[in-house]
Amino acid sequence: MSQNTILITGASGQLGTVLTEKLQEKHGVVNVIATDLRDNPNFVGTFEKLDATDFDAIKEIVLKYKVTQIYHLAAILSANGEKYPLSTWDINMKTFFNILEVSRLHNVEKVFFPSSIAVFGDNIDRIDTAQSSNLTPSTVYGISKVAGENWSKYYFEKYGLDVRSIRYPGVIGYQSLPGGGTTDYAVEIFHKAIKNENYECFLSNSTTLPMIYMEDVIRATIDLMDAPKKAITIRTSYNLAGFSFNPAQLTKAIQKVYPDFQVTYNPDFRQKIADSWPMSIDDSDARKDWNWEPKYTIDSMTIDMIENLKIKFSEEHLAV
Ligand code: AKB
Repeated sequence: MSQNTILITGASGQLGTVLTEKLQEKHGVVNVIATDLRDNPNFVGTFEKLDATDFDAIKEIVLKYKVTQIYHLAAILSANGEKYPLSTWDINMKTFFNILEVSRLHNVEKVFFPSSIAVFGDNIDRIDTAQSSNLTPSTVYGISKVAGENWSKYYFEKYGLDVRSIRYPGVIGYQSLPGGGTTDYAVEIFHKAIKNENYECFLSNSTTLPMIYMEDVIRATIDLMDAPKKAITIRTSYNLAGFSFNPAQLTKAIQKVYPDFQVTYNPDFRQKIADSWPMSIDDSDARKDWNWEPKYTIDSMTIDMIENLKIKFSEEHLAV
């Protein structure tokens, strides 16, 4: 089994929930320390309540478990961030600085930092947005991710800390719900469809965004962390693509299974954020450097989402 001891922050979040399980499978349950701001009484494995803005609390856990790798997923996302810009900046940056500093000072070998398509903004080609595009984001979340990318590179170059990063598209999965993002509609819509309810979408029907299925994004994250150091040529953050679609196209895919399913459109403040983001992403560097290739299409993702959500809801229903 693995010699690594892995710490995950934000382990109860949308991605953290699934990534924690995958890392437990890969490294052994005893070698994965899941942490989150709130307690998680049903967690199977080692869980520590952790406020990642507290440097000493992170340090204590890193020393206690002799942590060698950190996946730092705790962050406030794009839509929620716009409600509290200054505290979002404080939280997103402070937590990351704490992780970088504790890692540098206490022998953590590798750090994963999730960046986002939110780093892009004005003056980009919105189709097949290039790795080296302008980074002038419109949200405080995006600004914090651009800063985080540059600090990742700084810590690598100055201290040799092996920080690796991906610019995540909107993530879709049946296992957990997203919280406070602009791409959240693409998960919410499935929860309505399988309950035979209609959905009111907060983005317009033609808003095309880059998305990715959970299975693909978890594989990408682990593959990047496993790649040989010399293969990593991008020390800010890698562009990554799954597939792109707009709400009307996703509705059509769902209607192949639920023909009566209907969506109405009532765009809110998140529309402006979505309009500032790419429609599709050029991820050729990830493909070249660590053999990235997505497996899911919008149709195969839709079928898998519906099948698994149906199972999940019937189990939850039975448990009540
Ligand atoms: C969000 O919508 O804020 C996130 C993201 C694309 O980073 N899902």
